Amino acid sequence: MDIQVVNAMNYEEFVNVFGNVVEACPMITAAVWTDRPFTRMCALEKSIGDFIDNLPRSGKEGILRCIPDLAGRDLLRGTLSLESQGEQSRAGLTSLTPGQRSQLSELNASYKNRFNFPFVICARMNDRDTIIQQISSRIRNSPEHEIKLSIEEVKKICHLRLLDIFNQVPKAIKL
Ligand code: 2AL
Repeated sequence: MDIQVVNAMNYEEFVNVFGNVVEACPMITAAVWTDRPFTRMCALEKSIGDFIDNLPRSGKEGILRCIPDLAGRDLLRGTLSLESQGEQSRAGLTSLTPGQRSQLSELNASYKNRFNFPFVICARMNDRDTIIQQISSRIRNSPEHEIKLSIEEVKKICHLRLLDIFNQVPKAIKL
């Protein structure tokens, strides 16, 4: 995907292509369309990051609440977005042992009970073991610190999703 192609998109096309770079938050994509033209992918990424940073705490928590649990009900039911499905299976979450699955499910529930949003981590930069280590340790953080860390993870997920889109060969010339 070429930046000129991105800059020529109307807002419907733009939201269609980039609407899930922040999971289930196409409103963010729709908002940053106003910032065109973008010089390159990192300029689009910065617009998204700035938009998120400027949200009040409730808005940041709202973004986190739109992110599906790791190895949660949606993964079991096959109802994750394509992006999340790929990320969670690459992190090995589709092949957890029953013991690991129940450990993660208990940790997810305790984390949610404490913070009122799900545990969020960039699954593609982790694996089963580091995810379990991270949730076990991050659950002890203050809510303020956890919102900050979680939003940084959202940005990492967004970065990798943008890279996927920008590296895609346009359908017309795919071999
Ligand atoms: C996810 C997800 O679906 N993909 C990812 O990288 N992280 N979910 C989560 N709760 O962290």
